[in-house]
Amino acid sequence: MKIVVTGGAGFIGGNFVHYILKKYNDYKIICVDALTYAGNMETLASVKDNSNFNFYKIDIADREAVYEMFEKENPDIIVNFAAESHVDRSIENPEIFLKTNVIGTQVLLDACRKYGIKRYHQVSTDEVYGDLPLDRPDLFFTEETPLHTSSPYSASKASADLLVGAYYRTFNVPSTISRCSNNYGPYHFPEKLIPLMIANVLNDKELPVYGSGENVRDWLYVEDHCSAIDLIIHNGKVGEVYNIGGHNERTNLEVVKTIIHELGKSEELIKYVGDRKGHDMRYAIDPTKIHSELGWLPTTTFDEGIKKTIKWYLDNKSWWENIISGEYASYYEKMYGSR
Ligand code: NAD
Ligand code: TDX
Repeated sequence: MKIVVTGGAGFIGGNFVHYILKKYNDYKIICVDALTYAGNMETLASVKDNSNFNFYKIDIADREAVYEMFEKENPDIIVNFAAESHVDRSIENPEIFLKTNVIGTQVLLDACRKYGIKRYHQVSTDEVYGDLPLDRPDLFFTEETPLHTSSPYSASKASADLLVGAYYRTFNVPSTISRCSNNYGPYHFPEKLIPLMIANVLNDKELPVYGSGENVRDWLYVEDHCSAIDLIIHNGKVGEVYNIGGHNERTNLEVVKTIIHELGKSEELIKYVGDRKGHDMRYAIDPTKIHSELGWLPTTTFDEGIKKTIKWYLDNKSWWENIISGEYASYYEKMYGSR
């Protein structure tokens, strides 16, 4: 089996590359990544010489380059992780989100039509469903929940999902879509809540909590997301959407306090800062479908996963210190300097 993994130098794509190469020693992985600010070859350092691994530095919106890669590799499966993924950046500059997340998806789908494919899998997000109110803990996102987006990021991801559905219905591109809740774990870029807080606690820097910190996210350890996608590409039904989540809801404040306590620091590091524009209140996934149809269950609880994650950041300081000492420093100043 030959799998093209787009966005494989990023957080979840990188974890998926490691997961597949470890699990299937006869599978070939073709990693396609533009190496934007979020892509990092250090994440792939341990597999770059593996004979089952190949890398193409390609923008998924570059039709010519994508077609050329298809002609050379003739892949069986595409798993599309490549995306602009940070909500805050989408509020600053929506355009690149449309180019990569929408046009990039269309180019990949066109390549699948032109060259044929066994499966196209779109890695989507629970953010396409919008948010849930805090006073209705009985409500969850199901696959039938209407798309209702809040940020340019989620609007671009929902648009891509609609295109995938259209290419399935109109052109019979054999596709599946997964919509996962917030991931955390190794190789998570430090602009996101959990790695940002770990890095700041370790450097005794202020911990910027948006608004009141009461917003709720449903956290999934990244390896559990990888195992779900593995099941979907092998056993999932084409044309279907699968929600992925493990009922690990936490307020942002709970997450930040857990990190502070694990690292033995003081809650005085917390600084409440201006809220995110259009900030979604609560995400919560109902994973009944993927459990009952494909037998998927997560294996890592939040309490275990956050300990493993903190340990990984302690053991791999050079990975994230290289990032935060580079262009990230000016990003941080721009986003948080006068917030
Ligand atoms: P990430 O930002 O860490 O990685 C994205 C990767 O895509 C990077 O390696 C980047 O270089 C690459 N990329 C960006 N633009 C590209 C382009 N035009 N062409 C080729 N490569 C490009 O993102 P992530 O957190 O790993 O998310 C991966 C996917 O999972 C995204 O589609 C995201 O929407 C989805 N998702 C993420 C989460 C989460 O909690 N992080 C949850 C649900 C779904
Ligand atoms: O400095 C911060 N302070 C803060 O309070 C940051 C970076 C975030 N937050 C809050 C905003 C959110 O309520 O923490 C929560 C999580 O924020 P992010 O890590 O930016 O994630 P989120 O906006 O929930 O989106 C993530 O999950 C869904 C991913 O980045 C998306 O790619 C995925 O689709």
